[in-house]
Amino acid sequence: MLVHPEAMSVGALADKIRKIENWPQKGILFHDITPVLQSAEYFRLLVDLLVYRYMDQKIDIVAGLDARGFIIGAALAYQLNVGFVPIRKKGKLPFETVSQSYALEYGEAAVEIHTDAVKLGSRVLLVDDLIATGGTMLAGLELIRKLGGEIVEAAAILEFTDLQGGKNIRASGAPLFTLLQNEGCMKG
Ligand code: HSX
Repeated sequence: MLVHPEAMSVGALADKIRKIENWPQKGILFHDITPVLQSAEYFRLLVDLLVYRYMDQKIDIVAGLDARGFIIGAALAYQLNVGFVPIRKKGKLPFETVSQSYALEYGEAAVEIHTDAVKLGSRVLLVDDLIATGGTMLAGLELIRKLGGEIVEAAAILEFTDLQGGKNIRASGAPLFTLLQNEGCMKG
């Protein structure tokens, strides 16, 4: 049974995200979603908020970003009755892949998708937990474009509005939906 979005507030979800100072490095205020996931009530609220948004949007497939996007994306795909595609960090997928690199603060990373994961013209919803610089989400979106998928939306729980990630994603032409917007990825 779905929890209707009006039954519990999105603010309750915000309060359930644990903030950890100086992790994984000094100056970062880490936003930990595991308290949401380990609560049956809040995990359902999170997934159902997204189910209500996408249930009438003719989604063909949900893609999720490594690793927290897998948790949310797979649950959402199951409820939408569509398949799920993992976009993994480089070197983890066994079949033929396409790859997209992106810049980190120091150096570079890459994500990959199986070449048969998205069919030409299929309507894809891409999911992750949060948007900071936007690099991960942008790389995932690029992979979907490379396979000829149509991006319905990029979705995440949280967008840090003091960083440029959300703006950069929207500027790339992809619609972005975040349940929560927050200043404060960086600790002053
Ligand atoms: C974190 O980095 C999250 O789980 C996301 O996958 C990603 C967001 O950072 P960014 O690429 O937007 O900077 O591990």
